[in-house]
This record gives sequence, C-alpha cells and structure tokens, in this order.
Amino acid sequence: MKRSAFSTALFLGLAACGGSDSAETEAPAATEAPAATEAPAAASGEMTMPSWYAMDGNNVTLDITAGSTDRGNYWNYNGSQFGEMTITVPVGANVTVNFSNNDPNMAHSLGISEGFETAPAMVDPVAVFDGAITSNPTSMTEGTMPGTSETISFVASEAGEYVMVCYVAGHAVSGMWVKFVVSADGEAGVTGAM
Ligand SMILES: [Cu+2]
Repeated sequence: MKRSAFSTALFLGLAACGGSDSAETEAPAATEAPAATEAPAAASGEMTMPSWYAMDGNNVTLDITAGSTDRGNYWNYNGSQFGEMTITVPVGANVTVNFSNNDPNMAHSLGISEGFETAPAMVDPVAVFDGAITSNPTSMTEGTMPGTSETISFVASEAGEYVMVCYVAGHAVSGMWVKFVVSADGEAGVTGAM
C-alpha cells in the first residue's frame, strides 16, 4: 500500500512536470512495481531449467562457469554467490559438470561438499561423491586456470543438501558457493538463478 501510494505520487509528479512523454514512459514502471516486489519470492521457490542444465533420462549435464559475470570479482558460479541459487538433481543421477573458468585473473575449482549455510574460512577439499571435485582444487597455480575448463562426472548417490563450492583459500567465504540438492523425490532444476 505504501509503495503503490508512493508510485502513484511519483507518477503524478512526473506527469505534472514532464507532460505526456514522461507519463507514457513512467506508466509501465508504476504498474510493474507491485509485481517486482513479489518476484523474488516467486523466483526463489519456482524450479526452472536454465539453458546450462540438460537432462536426458538419468543423465544430468551442468555447464558451470566460474566468473560468467564479473560479480564478486568473478568469484561466482554462473553469476550466483552465497548459496542464493540451488541446483537440484534426482538421486541416482549420473551428473557431468562441464566447468569453465572465465575469470581472467584467478584459478578456481568446483566440488560437491557437505552443506553449510555460512561458508567456513577453509573448506576441506573433500567431495561427498567419488569424482565430484576438480583437480588440484586448492591450488592457485594448478587449479582450473583462467581460460581453461575441466569436466567431472559423478553419481549423485545419496539424497541430501550439499554445496557446490570453490576450495581456493578465501573463495567460499567470499561467496563462491551455491546450494546443491540431491532430491529423493526425483526433482530436477534450479531455483534462485541469477
Ligand atoms: Cu574460486
């Protein structure tokens, strides 16, 4: 209520000052305002299947890019940080992650580890599933280097709430992690993607 009253006031104010042109440009913004406030709640709960998530029978392929945007000094996975995105795969899925490093400056890594809500200063480079970790995951000189890629494959053999995380020192605690859920109910998709 407060917001729409404000929007209306803003709209009237601009209309009064700017004439018909600004009334036309401002009108959609005013009508979209309530929808925009509801969008995050809907987006966080709604499962989507982005272009980087492919499913073929029991096989899931995820194209994950470190530094797909420059957000957080490139320390992000497909633009997401701090657990704001959740990737869900069905239990038992054969998961392939095509991991690319688009950060021009820094090595990164990717693995599936035990879940957390707040990243610790150091995350042990131990994967919860065999093979679910890139090579030399803590190394700044031998990890997945800028401009390179690595593919890992694993079986998501046990349902649970995990994280997809970077093991280079300081990266997880700076936000380089997202949630990774293995669903006992066969759910597949992504919530909260950027
Ligand atoms: Cu990293």
